[in-house]
Amino acid sequence: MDLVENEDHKELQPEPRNNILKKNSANGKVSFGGKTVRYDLYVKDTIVNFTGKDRKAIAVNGKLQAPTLYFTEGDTAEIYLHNMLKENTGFHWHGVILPNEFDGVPYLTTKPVKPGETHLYRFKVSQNGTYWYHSHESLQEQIGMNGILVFRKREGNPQIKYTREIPVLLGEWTNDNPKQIARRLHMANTDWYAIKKMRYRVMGKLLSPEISEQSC
Ligand SMILES: [Cu+2]
Repeated sequence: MDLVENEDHKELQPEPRNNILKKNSANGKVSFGGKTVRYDLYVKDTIVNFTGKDRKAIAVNGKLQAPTLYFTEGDTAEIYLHNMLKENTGFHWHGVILPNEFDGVPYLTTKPVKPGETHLYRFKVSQNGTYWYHSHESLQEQIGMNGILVFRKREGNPQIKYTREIPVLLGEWTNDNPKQIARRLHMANTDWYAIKKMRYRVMGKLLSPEISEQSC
């Protein structure tokens, strides 16, 4: 029993990044020569009303959740971010192997994109799979700046036959200001959201809503 558990556990270990790069390229060397795929992303303030209250949000090309971007392994991605906000922004390409300067984390790898600026992210796609991208600036990803990245396999038929591909990115909307949420989540020894839901533990025991109400 122990052995089986160990084996399963081993398979779940994440593959080192340089192995992924090796596997995805011929003879261990990355060869490109695919097409250049360009996207233009216009980032703009908007107002949404999901719950009966108007709230500030950010739309990318007019929508909440940014467009799904498709590339094929070996392509060169050229993504132009047009900042139409009144604040700095940027896109971070989550889990993507790329030159550091295009990674899009402001003050760490990439300069923030200022209001009115257009910024080009350019990288060669050396992996396949489904990833996501999001703003790494001022919690803007919470209010709309997130989307799906699809890197298709360069060669070979998909092992699973399907008629339609529908990438799904799950999100949750809250009317609370994202900065307020982050502040509350980082406060030590508080469980604000559990209390709001009237579900919290006292001495390891989960209190039901009725009990919580009585004891509050
Ligand atoms: Cu990320």
